Amino acid sequence: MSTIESVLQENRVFPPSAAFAAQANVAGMAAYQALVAKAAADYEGFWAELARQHITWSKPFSQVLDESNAPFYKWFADGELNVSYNCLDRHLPARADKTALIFEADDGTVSKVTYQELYHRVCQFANGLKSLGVQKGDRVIIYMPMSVEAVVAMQACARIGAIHSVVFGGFSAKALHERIQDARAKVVVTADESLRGGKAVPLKAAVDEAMAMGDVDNVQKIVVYRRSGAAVPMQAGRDLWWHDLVKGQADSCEAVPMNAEDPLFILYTSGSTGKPKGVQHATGGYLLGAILSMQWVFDAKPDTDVYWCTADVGWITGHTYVAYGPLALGMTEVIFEGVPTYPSAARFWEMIARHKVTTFYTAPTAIRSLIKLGADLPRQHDLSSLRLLGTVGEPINPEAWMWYYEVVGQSRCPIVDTWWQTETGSNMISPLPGATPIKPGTCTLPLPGIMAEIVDETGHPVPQGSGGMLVIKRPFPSQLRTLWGDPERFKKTYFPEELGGKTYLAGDSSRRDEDGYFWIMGRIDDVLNVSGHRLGTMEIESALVANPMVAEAAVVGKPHEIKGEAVVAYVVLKRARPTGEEAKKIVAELRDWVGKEIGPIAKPDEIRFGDNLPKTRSGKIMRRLLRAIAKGEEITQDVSTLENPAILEQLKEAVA
Ligand code: 6R9
Repeated sequence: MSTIESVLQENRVFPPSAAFAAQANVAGMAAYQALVAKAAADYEGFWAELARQHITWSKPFSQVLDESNAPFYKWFADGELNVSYNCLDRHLPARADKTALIFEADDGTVSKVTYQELYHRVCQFANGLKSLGVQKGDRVIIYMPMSVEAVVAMQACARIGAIHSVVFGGFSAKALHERIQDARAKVVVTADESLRGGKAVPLKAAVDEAMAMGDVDNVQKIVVYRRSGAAVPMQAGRDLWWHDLVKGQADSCEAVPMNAEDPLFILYTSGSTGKPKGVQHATGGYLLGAILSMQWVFDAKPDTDVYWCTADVGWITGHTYVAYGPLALGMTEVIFEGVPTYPSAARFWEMIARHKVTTFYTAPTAIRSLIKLGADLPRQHDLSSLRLLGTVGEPINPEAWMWYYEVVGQSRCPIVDTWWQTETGSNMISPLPGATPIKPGTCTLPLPGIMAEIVDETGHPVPQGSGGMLVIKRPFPSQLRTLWGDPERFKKTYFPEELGGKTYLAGDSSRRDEDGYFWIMGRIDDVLNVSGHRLGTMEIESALVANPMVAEAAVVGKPHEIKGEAVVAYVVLKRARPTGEEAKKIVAELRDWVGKEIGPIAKPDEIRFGDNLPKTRSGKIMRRLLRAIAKGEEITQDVSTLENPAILEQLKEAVA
């Protein structure tokens, strides 16, 4: 790849306050630099020391990194541990009565679970799974609402060495079927329905539909948690109720010692075409990544923090920063069943005030939609408990960042913009909040020990300021081990021969600024080449969103005879969707605006208005669909993961 011209200009810098730095786990840039230097001086020693310090091993490891079968790397391969033991048992001596989970249901009902209670519930469910014949290495599909039970099911699998594969409750029966088949799961754990925004989502019905699609003889039992109480058909011999399964089960259960390299879970990546990719994570390295990022990035203070990550357990963020990381640290965390806009767009702010949340982690798309629905609402709630904010999932445009910083964080809370992926298991590039001066729109610097770089297509580092492919040069503990059942695809996708076969290719493009900060420019396939100039779609989007009329924007490329690629922008305005003359006028204004913000080459050739943008249920804009629409292609892609299919028709209309 040749250079990507980055045109985003952002000069604001916010160093950590003295007060924050004084109490931080990593205080000041010198402390960060010291960790970085330690990793550089003795890479294996660095990780080994942290793994010994933060994980309770049932059998200590003597080997650290094994590169003999690259890129199938192994970490701590002769060590043994159990993740559930590390999340529960080890806290009981000191924290049995501490609240582990604060669960807030869709309708506002709040319930709390202590570490002691969570331990018992996990053990009972683990014993229940064993009674169904689930053994170490068996796969269990978890298709559940956000609930205490979802976390219990995941922890129970970890406890007995079963490999869970959580499928997001918003996925269709077809997507579920594919995953049940690919994982060859023995048991499916689900609920009658989930409740989101006052609406019931029929989960058990989707499982039944998936089972009816056939060729799933591997599934022996379906466990159903009663959430809504809706009548659901139960197939004799196959289906059983959660409460019946756990009734009478012993409330202790051995945490099976697992090899550090034994798989902990498989998580299928969303949104890609073709066969789903089952990202497989290992027990020891994954846990280490979760713990260290809680310490470093989220500045975890288990005795005083109330941590809230809004992600669903169906996504990697909900694995690492809901089901495992906070519990491994012995923290109190909030789990939320519902949606940010129900009963009103103040729900997040009400909940932060109600539970005195200190650490809040959400996605830019949620932030942008909440700005649109009530930019002033946070000011009407007591958010004084907050001390740290985080974002994840996509680049955050500086305007949304500033609002998050000033209105939600009251200019007091650092923002950790965390870059990472399903495949990396835990945060890779992010500010450390007591050390790194932050700038709106950049995920800043790699975590200690993460050898992130930007290279061209031959694998050579690009000059500072130029764009290129984001890679990680050395193996790190929390990275995926393989793709379930497809090691060849794993090698080809993540460790391509062109880069020497040992460098992890993230699939994102990025540049570094004069401070070495990483600016993620989007997926490699989101890079536009307009008249020989390479532009990140993100930059044009950011420029559009900076216009006071615009609520949200997505930019894609479309083949163009002369320029190579033309820029097509999909725009959601803060006002109603314009038509006719008004639309034409706004198009002209926005083109001029982008011309001024970035330069004439970035002016969208076409602007299309919608009431919304097509998004996956995890909130990612589906750019591949937008590209197809821009080209006027028939939509043949799977739209089963799309939250709002109706808006596709609107977006087919270009303003004349
Ligand atoms: C954790 C998660 C991974 C892709 C990744 C990148 C984008 C995630 C980001 C970000 C810019 C950030 N991404 N965090 N882009 N800044 N802070 O989201 O995993 O669902 O696998 O998505 O998301 O493009 O490659 P996943």
